[in-house]
Amino acid sequence: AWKKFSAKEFSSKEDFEAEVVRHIETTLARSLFNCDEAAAYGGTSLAFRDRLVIEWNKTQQNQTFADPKRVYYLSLEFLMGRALDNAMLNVGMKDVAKDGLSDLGFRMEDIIGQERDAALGNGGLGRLAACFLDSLATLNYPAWGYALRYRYGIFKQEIVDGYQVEIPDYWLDFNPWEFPRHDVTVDIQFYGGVRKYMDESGKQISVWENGEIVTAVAYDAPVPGYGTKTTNNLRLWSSKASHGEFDFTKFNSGEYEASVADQQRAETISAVLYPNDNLERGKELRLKQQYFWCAASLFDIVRRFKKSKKAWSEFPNQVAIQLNDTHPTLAIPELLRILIDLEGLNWDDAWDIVQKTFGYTNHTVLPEALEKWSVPLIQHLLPRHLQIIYDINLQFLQYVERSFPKDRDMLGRVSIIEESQPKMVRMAYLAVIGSHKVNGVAELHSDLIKTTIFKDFVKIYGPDKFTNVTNGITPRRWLHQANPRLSELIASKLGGYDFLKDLTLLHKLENFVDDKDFRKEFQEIKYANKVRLAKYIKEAQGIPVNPSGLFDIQVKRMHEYKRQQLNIFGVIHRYLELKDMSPEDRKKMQPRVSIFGGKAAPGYWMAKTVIHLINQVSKIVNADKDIGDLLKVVFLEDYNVSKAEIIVPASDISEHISTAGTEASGTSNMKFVLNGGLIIGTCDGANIEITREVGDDNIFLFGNLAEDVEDLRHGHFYGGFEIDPQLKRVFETVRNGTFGDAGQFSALVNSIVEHGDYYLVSDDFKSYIDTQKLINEAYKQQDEWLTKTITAVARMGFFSSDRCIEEYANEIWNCEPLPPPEKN
Ligand code: 26Y
Repeated sequence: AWKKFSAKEFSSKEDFEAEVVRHIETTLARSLFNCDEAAAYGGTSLAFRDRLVIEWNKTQQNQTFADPKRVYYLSLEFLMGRALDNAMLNVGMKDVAKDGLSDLGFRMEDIIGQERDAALGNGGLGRLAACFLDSLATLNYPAWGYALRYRYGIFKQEIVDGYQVEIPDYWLDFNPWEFPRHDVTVDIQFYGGVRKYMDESGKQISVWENGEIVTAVAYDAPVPGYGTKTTNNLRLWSSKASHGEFDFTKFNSGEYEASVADQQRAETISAVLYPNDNLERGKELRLKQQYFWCAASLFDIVRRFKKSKKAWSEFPNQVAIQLNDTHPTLAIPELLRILIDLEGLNWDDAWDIVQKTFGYTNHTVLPEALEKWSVPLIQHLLPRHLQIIYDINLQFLQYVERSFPKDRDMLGRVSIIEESQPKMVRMAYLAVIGSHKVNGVAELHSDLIKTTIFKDFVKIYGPDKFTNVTNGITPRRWLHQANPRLSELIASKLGGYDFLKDLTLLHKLENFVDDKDFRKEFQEIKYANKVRLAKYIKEAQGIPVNPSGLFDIQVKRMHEYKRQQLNIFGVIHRYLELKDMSPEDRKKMQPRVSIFGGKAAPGYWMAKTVIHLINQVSKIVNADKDIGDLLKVVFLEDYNVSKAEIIVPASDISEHISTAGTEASGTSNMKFVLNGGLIIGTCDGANIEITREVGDDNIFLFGNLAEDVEDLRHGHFYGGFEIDPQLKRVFETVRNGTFGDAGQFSALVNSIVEHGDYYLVSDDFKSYIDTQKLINEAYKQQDEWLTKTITAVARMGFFSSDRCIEEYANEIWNCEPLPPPEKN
């Protein structure tokens, strides 16, 4: 009989050490004589992985047996970051491992630091997907994530002479967290043509044939929940050449090189994550990625459903598929194709199933981020899908025509097909039409989509099809892992770690705002986190910063709408002001450290110009002896998830200053406040709900409102506009070469003074710098400041991604948790 592997926790540190050593010597085939940190990381990961895998298998077995409704989260991006620390938190026994590693001569932080980030995403949308997986597992929802196994994640950013340089992120050298499933494959077709014929009963049949086949191979990664044994699955598809007859002919007839070239072409599909964030480029390879991933995932989902032998009408009771933005919208015509062409359902039944199955989350109203694919491209790559899209559109427009016979322009406005040259498929419209619910990601954003991009669809379907689910973040990673000391302090006051599962319990911290010891420790922890970041800045960037200064942080993707340019203009203004002062007056000023970080899309010239300007300002200001610690400017290279875990807990003020109405939600705003930092922000995205929760005394809002943006933009073109004299002075300084490169920086200034200032930098500048002054004064009142930060932390419970997932489950997916059996 087989002896079952026991998944029990390590019985002792000796037990743990023995496992680490065994893995190093056997699994990794390395000698203990040259066991370095990399090997220790490998051994530790494999030791914890063993525990995870057992629960993972059991969870999957349990789900197969119970066969509940499952959630499938389709996202082209999952910004997972590191896995080891999270695995240790969820398996338990991190303390034992720490002692064990110490016996072996290693420090836990160093070992954790060996792991490379799984950086399969750009920014907010990808990190949200990762937080959702954490919450889904923690809440015991039977849920799978589906994505692509990119060989290269988001590029690594280096700053060379002040400019961004992109380095490929080859992250797969050693990845103990993934399991290749060479037996789980799906053949995916591209190109070819459609043959139609009547069958015996006179029914029209469509066959998509003679295309090129690429094989999808599954790679699985375990996703453990916190405080539960539930361990869900993230399935990533990798592309490889199919071994059909075609290739063998080539191979046998001596065209060996051609056959290898085919193979490389196939592998290209999953080779690289597109590094654009909120900027659509319409590349054929990107469309191939989207279809490849959607088709493989749907085949997998349908295959799983068919095992249960239920009627097709049961499909929406067994399957909920959430579309993370429009990137997976091809799943809609693909499911129709499966149901109609392959399974023989009629249109109406198939359409009913499709609509009930899909939900669509919108993450942006920026026109340049809305996906459109050219009709000729889809015709070429996916001929059958184009027909299906036209059929959907026909049915839809007929319905609209019946409902609104008098609105003659309506049909053109809502058509899935844009009548441009060439014609374009509007993916967001297809997603709205093919889903039963559409949601935005914060209240303002969800209101905006109903009054702007989807206005007509609200008339057509009624308002109930549209809903809001305000984003959230996982407190496991963004409080406990990133800020262990704060987590421990909170646990000591609240009587345990229950708040990590129910973040609303934080409200009890308000009882301790006046508790002297608590306040002291809270403040000490913030200071220690700032010391840690200061140390990192010194090591990474070579800039010495004083941890007692006010740490002002803006870390996020570089984008004009996020307005890092407003921030750096504000920094320049401060610099000029300090220079004007007498040394005595300077002494009264609050020292500040302005920290920036973020990647620009490689082709986004203006965003790269802002990076360059920040670095140039940093060079001049940091070297200025008059200024000293009063102002330091830092651009932190290669901002990513694991760096965020160091940066977020160290902030006093973070900046969330997008033009009102442009940032759908923002999620780092939540992370910063949860870690005892205040924010300066516009009335945009989730800033508004954060204000509602923490109270307007505990946040610094400034700037114009979303409702006024349109008129202001219009005014820039027709009324001309006044530029605040202080901003004018900043512009002159930038133009006259004080920070070098007058030519490049003039273009940035001109985007404001000559080209309409689309992002309203000039309109918000005055209110921005005035608010920064308020912040300086407020920060000097350390006691009041501390009260504000503690109060804000206590009121952040709403922003857990657990709350968010419960809302999706109840309002959109209609599914229930499946807790693991008591005994197993
Ligand atoms: C079309 C393609 C180029 C594209 C690729 C990535 C378009 C958009 C994106 C990414 C968008 C994104 O990250 N959006 C962010 O989603 C977060 C989670 O909802 C929001 O908090 C944030 O405001 C929004 O910008």
